[in-house]
Amino acid sequence: MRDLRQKSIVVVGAGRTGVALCEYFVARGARVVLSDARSAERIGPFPRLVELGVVFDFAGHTQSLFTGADLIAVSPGVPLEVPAIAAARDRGVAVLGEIEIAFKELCAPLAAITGTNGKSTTTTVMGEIFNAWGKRTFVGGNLGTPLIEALGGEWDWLVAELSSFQLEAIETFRPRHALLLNVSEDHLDRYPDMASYLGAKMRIFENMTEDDTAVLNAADPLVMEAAASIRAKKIFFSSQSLLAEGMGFDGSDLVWRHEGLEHRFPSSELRLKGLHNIENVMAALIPPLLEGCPAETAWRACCAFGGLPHRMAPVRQLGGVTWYNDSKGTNVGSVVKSLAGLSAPVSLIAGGKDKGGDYAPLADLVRERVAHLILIGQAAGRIADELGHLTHTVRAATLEEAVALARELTPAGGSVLLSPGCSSFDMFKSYEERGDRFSRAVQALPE
Ligand code: UMA
Ligand code: ADP
Repeated sequence: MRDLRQKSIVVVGAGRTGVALCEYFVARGARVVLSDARSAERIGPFPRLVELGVVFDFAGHTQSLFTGADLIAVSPGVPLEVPAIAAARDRGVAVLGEIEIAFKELCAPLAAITGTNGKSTTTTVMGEIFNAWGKRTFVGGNLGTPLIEALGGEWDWLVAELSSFQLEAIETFRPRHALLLNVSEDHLDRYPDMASYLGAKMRIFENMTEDDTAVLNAADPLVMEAAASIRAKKIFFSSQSLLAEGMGFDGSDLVWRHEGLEHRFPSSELRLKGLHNIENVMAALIPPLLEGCPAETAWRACCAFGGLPHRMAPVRQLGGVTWYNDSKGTNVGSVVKSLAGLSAPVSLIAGGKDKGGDYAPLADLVRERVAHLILIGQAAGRIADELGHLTHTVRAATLEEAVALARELTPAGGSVLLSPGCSSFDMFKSYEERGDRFSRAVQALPE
């Protein structure tokens, strides 16, 4: 355990990561301030942190506290451009993210997963594989449990989902395996352009060497363009073709070819549906297989997994209409995959907090499959401007009103899909709350 006695540390962001960071630093003897832009009334009390002697700096970030600190530890949701953080950095104060702080003390090998879509599913499937192999496996990161909470546990493997936000503030972070699943537009409300967003994601590879492996999607042009700069040994997967070396797909079997051996996994045995989930399973299999996990054990774990909630989850069959909750469809790329798995006529409920991306990649699918586009939230106007001319489009003031409209409009044989293509924070606390509210409203509809 590192000795941080007499060190003065500012933890920024009083969410789940910030609380875990405070506990970590207090346990190592540091003096800790927890700073948050929101007021104490809005964040709620922290009795445990009061007990630990943490000092609070709420309703803003007090610059003098930051510039006078030894270290600023940032939560992922806090941009590094916040003036107090920038001022501290200009004065030479170290600014590190939670995953970097955790990494310095991790005692087990790490497989880290990033990409625009499929991270949580891939992370969870890989965790299931390592566990099925008998390895004590921490599964967390952006998925929900901050990586720093792995410290103190007895682990054989760590499997962590990483967002671009988390990767912005690393220094020495170096996973044994790093996966880049795909790249499409997202988070353009935080990044000035796609190059900065991709640049943050690519940092996952920056400290890796030929002793580590980069698992890359050979069918994704942006991933392949970026791959040239990676020093780690590259292993590819593709859902579009067979590969001489790596994990390919022939339309029916996932085919793993490595060092002269071939192993086939029949996709019909998976409970997860859709080509995008085949990609997730392919990527999740590679690190455990490289580490020596028996193929049968790995595949049984993949086949047993039924999917995470809020991802294309069937909610109800009502009057010949199937209702799906895809609240985790928080960017345009994920809505494309979800719509692609349904046939017309679809009533699509979309909208939420706009992230500054382009809705045009949805145009063909909306024209072909979406009979009714029901828009909610802040982004409703922008989506209507870009896609409204392609199909019948209406607006709803609340999610419940959107559900009622979908009930009225959708004929038997059709489906209703909540796949917002936006984050939830304009109307809800999280995508989970949005998905739960949707499911409750659907369950409450009369027969
Ligand atoms: N805050 C400030 N100043 C600012 C901005 C924010 O003080 O300038 C404060 C907010 O007022 C709030 C706190 O920061 O009180 C929240 O910090 P946070 O957003 O980092 O929240 P955590 O609860 O610590 O959750 C974070 C991740 N959140 C984000 O990246 C936005 C969680 O991912 C992650 O599960 C968790 O750490 C554990 O690792 C969520 C997410 O939406 C699911 N991720 C994005 C995504 O998946 O698209 C990247
Ligand atoms: P993330 O953690 O990256 O948000 P999830 O596994 O939670 O990814 O999936 C979120 C949504 O993204 C799913 O509902 C689906 O619509 C879409 N999705 C999942 N996997 C992929 C993939 N490999 N490629 C593109 N879209 C995907």
